[in-house]
Amino acid sequence: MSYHDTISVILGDIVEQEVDAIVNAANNSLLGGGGVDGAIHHAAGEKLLEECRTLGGCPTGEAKITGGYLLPARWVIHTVGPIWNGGHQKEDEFLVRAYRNSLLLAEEYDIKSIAFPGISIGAYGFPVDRASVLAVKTILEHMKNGCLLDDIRLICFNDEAYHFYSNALELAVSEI
Ligand code: AR6
Repeated sequence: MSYHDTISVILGDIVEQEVDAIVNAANNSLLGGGGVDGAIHHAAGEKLLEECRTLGGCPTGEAKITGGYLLPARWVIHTVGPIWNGGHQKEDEFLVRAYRNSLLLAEEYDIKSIAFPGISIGAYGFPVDRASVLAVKTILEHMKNGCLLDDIRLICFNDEAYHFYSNALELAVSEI
């Protein structure tokens, strides 16, 4: 099976994705915010925030799961990416952990299809070229180690993000 059967880069809105789980690029409080976090809470409805209040927040690089409520997705996996601070504060490592822990949590819940946003590339200021390479590498690495997921989507909200994530995927697959 080729990697392209499983992993794809899509220009679109994550809240519309018909997958088992969508990933939220949240903050440590898990109590909502702007960007993709705001869009997910808005589309899922108030019950999502109610459940998030019971979770006690989430450390950077880790992930927690809730229901998807009014979303097409059954689950929301909330993860917290690093705030970019010049690159010397383990930002790469925390970004990798956010993707990896989201994938591991998905598999614990028998999730087969998942959609990720560009974690940290918005308000958190992580350079998109670097973030896209790390996202793709982490997902491919996870797949190499025997992956239960069969549909992994990287959802890009604008052309610039789409350009970087699709190039990163092509390059990484060509190097395998
Ligand atoms: N679907 C897909 N991608 C989206 C959507 C959407 N509906 N809306 C925005 N994006 P950001 P971060 C893209 O800032 O950098 C929040 O306030 C967006 O264009 O949402 O991890 C949290 O509460 C960008 O490419 O997440 C945190 O405080 C990408 O999603 C903080 O922002 C991520 O941008 C997290 O910052």
